[in-house]
Amino acid sequence: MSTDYQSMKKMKKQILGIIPLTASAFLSAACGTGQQETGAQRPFNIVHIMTDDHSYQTLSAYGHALGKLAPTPNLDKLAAQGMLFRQAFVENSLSTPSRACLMTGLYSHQNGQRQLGAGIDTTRTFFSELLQQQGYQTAVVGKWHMQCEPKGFDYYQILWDQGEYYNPEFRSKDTDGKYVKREGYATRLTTDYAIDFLEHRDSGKPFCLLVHHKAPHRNWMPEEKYLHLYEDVEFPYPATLFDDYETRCSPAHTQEMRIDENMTLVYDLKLTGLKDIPPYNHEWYKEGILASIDRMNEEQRRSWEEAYADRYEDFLKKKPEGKDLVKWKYQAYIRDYVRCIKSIDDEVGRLMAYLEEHDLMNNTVIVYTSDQGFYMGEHGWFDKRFMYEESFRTPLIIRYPGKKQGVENNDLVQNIDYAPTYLDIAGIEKPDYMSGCSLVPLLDGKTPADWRQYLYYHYYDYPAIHMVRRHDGVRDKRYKLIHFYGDKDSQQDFVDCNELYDLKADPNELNNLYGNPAYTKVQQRLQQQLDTFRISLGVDEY
Ligand code: SGN
Ligand code: CA
Repeated sequence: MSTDYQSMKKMKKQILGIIPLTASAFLSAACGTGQQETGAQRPFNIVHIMTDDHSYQTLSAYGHALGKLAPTPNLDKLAAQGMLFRQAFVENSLSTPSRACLMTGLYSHQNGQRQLGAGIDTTRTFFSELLQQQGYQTAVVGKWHMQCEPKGFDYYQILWDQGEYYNPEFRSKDTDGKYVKREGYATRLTTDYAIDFLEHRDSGKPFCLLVHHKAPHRNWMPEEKYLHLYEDVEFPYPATLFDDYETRCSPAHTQEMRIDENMTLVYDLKLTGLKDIPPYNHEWYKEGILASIDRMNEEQRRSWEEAYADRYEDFLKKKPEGKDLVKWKYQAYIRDYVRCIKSIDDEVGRLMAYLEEHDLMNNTVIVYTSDQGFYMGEHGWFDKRFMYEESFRTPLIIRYPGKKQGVENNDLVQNIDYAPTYLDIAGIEKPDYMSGCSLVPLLDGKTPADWRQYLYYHYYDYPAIHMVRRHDGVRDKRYKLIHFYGDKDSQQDFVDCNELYDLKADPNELNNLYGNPAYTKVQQRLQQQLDTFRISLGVDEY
């Protein structure tokens, strides 16, 4: 199945010679031609709400079984007043890369933020800078995460690194470069700061506010008031919980993001009673949960310990093993995760209520999304990173006054599209170098005939936690081609393997069709598109 690395490189060079013209034509056509007309109502305010690791499976407007049992009424209301995107994707399913795509409108290899740590090319313009120059007041609250200063913001209150759930530290323009601990729960505090910015802004100017929640990031610590929510709900198991990865390339087998082996009972599922008992006493993880509990005030800690004592007792009573243990862990995981989502939904509702009370709903565009999707036990996993649907996709709702309401969209859109969209809303021309496309033309329900037909994806963060191998790939509305690659000079790290999926026939991506003669034409077409992306975008590793 795997092709020889050297001959592949040669082939790339040959393609390079014949493709450039086709490639640029392909790219320039990809955005569609419809630019918004300058309307009397301009300028619009922008509120971009982005959570961290929110799966579309747990946003009830998407109709998934989990969302039905743990509904998100405020997000559903937003969807009912706007457009719900069913085919919204990220370019690189990880936090800082996704945030860099948002700020620059560029792919990871163009903005420099390929992996989780350092990387962002700070010489790149952030869309916030352009809005600021246009007279917008700009703010970001919550998780910033990138290792650069928030460029182009009049106001910020940012969490330290990933941020804490309880009593987290924030830094603002007034804290002299220091992070200051604030009492309360991160989701609420982030909304408080969003409202603080709105309260103190100059109401004579338009604004752009980014509300970046930490929740529902690992290790899924719910707010006090929801520690017992869904206690008696039995969540349905995904069909692929016990996937054996047959037909897939080695990376699906060798990842370290499995509920059975990699989700820890002490850190992830809060059974601190097991903390000194091997094999549960994983040093780093144990310290992590103890430190989080240590930060709590007495009242918070009492509620917390009382809630998880019940779970501990249940574990000791059942002493689950094998598949039963996986199912037990799954239930505990999903409960904590959707509890965090419940607070998100409440706080989105609180922010909407503020906008309504202050008569801002008619001139504010509200976007809800996540920095990527997440596995809710599909393939036996938590976390993200892979180009498989659950982490490649992300929830996306756009409520744009005067545009379509309560409708769904199935066009291929990606997180590099936010920056061009926000510039478009502000009436600023998109700089030529930006790779993303404005979504504004889609919001009228009239997709331009030449809207993009293919998406490019690229994940780079290996070796790193969860050990997902590097890969890039292409997806159209029905098929997906993925290429996993690794260091050709290292026996241990070498990988060169392809996967092809027919998402219509196989939505769970269990049946790798690469090399299947019945799909030769599809495979060739997707390979050609992938080569076109790599060359026209100047991708330098694959
Ligand atoms: C932490 C998590 C990982 C997660 C990364 C990236 N471990 O390292 O599970 O994949 O963040 O997440 S934890 O023990 O610290 O919780 S991301 O959302 O920032 O990309
Ligand atoms: Ca994330």
